[in-house]
Amino acid sequence: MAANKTFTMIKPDAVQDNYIGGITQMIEEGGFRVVALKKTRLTPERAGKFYEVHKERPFYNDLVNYMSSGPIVAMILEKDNAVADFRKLIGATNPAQAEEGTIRKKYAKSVEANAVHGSDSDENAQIEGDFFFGEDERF
Ligand code: DGI
Repeated sequence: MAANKTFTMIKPDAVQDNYIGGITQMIEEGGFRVVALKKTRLTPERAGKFYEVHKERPFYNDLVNYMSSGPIVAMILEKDNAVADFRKLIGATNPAQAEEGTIRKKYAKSVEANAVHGSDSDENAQIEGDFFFGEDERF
C-alpha cells in the first residue's frame, strides 16, 4: 500500500454502541476517503495473529478476547500523510489522555475498549489492509 493509505478498525465496543456512523463521519470529515470497508468478526485465532506483535505484552490475552468478542468494521483509508494524520485524528491510546476533537476522546471507554485502531507505519498499513481485503475489494 502506498504511503497515502492507512488501515483502521472500529472495535467491538463502538460497533455494539452504534457508533459506526459517527466514527465514519469523523473520518470522512477529517479528509480521509474510504477505499475499502467491511463489517466482520475476528475469531480468537485471527485476532491473535493480527496483534501478534503484542504477544509478549501482559494485556495480549485480554486484547485478543476483546477484539474477538463481537463484530468490527475494517477500513482502508486514503489521504496524504495518512498514517500520521489518522493517528492524530484518533488520539492517544488511553482515552483519558486523548485530546478534545479526537475520535477516542469522543467514543473510547478505556485503554482496551478504545473505539478504533490505526496503523502505526506505512508497512503495517499495507500488512493490515492485506489481512482483511483482496485487491477486488478496494476502490
Ligand atoms: O496503536 P494503539 O492502538 O494506540 O496502541 P498500541 O499499539 O500500543 O496497543 C494496541 C492495543 O492494545 C490498544 O489499542 C489497546 C491495547 N492496549 C495497549 N496498552 C494496553 C492495552 N490494553 C490493556 N488492557 N492495557 C494496556 O496497557
